[in-house]
Order: sequence, then C-alpha cells, then structure tokens
Amino acid sequence: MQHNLFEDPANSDLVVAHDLGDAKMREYPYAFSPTQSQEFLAQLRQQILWQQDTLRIAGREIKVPRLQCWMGDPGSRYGYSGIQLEPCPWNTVVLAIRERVETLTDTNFNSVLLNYYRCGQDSVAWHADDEPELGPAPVIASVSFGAPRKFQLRHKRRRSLPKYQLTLRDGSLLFMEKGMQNNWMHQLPKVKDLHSPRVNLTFRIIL
Ligand SMILES: O=C(O)CCC(=O)C(=O)O
Ligand SMILES: [Mn+2]
Repeated sequence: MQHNLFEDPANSDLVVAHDLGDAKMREYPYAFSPTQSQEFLAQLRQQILWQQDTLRIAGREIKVPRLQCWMGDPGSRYGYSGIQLEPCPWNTVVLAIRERVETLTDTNFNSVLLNYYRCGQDSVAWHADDEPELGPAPVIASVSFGAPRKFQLRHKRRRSLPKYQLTLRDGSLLFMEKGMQNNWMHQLPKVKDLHSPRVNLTFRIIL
C-alpha cells in the first residue's frame, strides 16, 4: 500500500480488521483524504443546526457534553435517555459523505446522528446503540473529522475482559458490524488540554 501525501489521496484499500470475538469492526483509517476531511469539517461545523440536548437523570437536568443533530429520512424518529429526536432533512454535504460510506460498507443507511465535540471537554459516556428502533442487531458506520480521539470499548457482561481501545483519526470510517451493539459498550472519554474540534457522524438504520 502506497500512501502518497502529495496527491492527497483517500485510500480505502487499507482496512484494519478488529476482531473482538463476539463482535467485529472494520476500520478504514484513510476513507477520506486530508483535504476532503478538512473541507467536510469546516462545512459541517458551519451548516449543521447544532443543538445541545438536555437529559433528565434522577430528576436532574444535565446538558449533554457535546452538540448534536439527528438527520434522516422523514419518519426516522429516534429516542434515547428520554430524548425524542425528529430528523432534520438531509444536508448535501452529509449525503456526499453517506455515499462514500455506503460504497465502502455495502450497506444503505437512512439516518445519522451527528456529534460535534468542541474541545477535549466534550465527550460521550459509556453506552451501546441498541435502541429497539435500530433492530435486533444494529450496524453503525462512524465517520470522524478533525481532532483524533480515543474510542474505548468494554464488554457488556464479561467485565473481566480488558477494554479495547483505538484512535479515531481524521478522515476515518469505523464500521461496527453485527454483534457490536449487542455485546459491547463504547465511550469517547474527555481529554485534557485539547482545544481542537471534532465532528463525528454515526450512520444508522432505523427499521
Ligand atoms: O463520537 C464518536 O466517535 C462516538 C459517537 C457515538 O458513540 C454515538 O453517537 O453514539
Ligand atoms: Mn454510540
């Protein structure tokens, strides 16, 4: 595999397989070229109607530590932790990204949750994307632009298994295949002294 930075290539031939036993992931570290990624990051930060949702946990209102936008086909309603999200209509930049994701994963997605991490203090806590509307064995394609961040996984039941960790780099695609949401949880921890932003898109299939 040749990665010629001078030609600014995307290189989707490079695939890293992550085998976690009862779940698999496929990572495309160079799904989007550096120039493409920089443009997409700027366009998404500017064009998306970012919102900060509030969760109600044990009677207390807590602001989600990131900005979000739920987007998708009409009717692809999505709920988690007491929040009900109506989809925003598809944005053309997001559609261009989806096209590449669908080609690489050979899967069609009808919705996407966009996350905007403004700095290292924005994060997402341990969870699995296993809501009933995603069906019995959800598959999720996760695209990252901007600051590289650690992505950690831990088994839902076998707590003695070690955590699995990878870095989601700028321009990468992580395809979480069947079994992942059923058996594992994931988080994006906070990091100290990180001031650069990251946008993540998790493409999903609402049944
Ligand atoms: O930002 C990420 O890489 C993960 C986001 C995530 O887990 C989610 O939106 O469900
Ligand atoms: Mn998730």
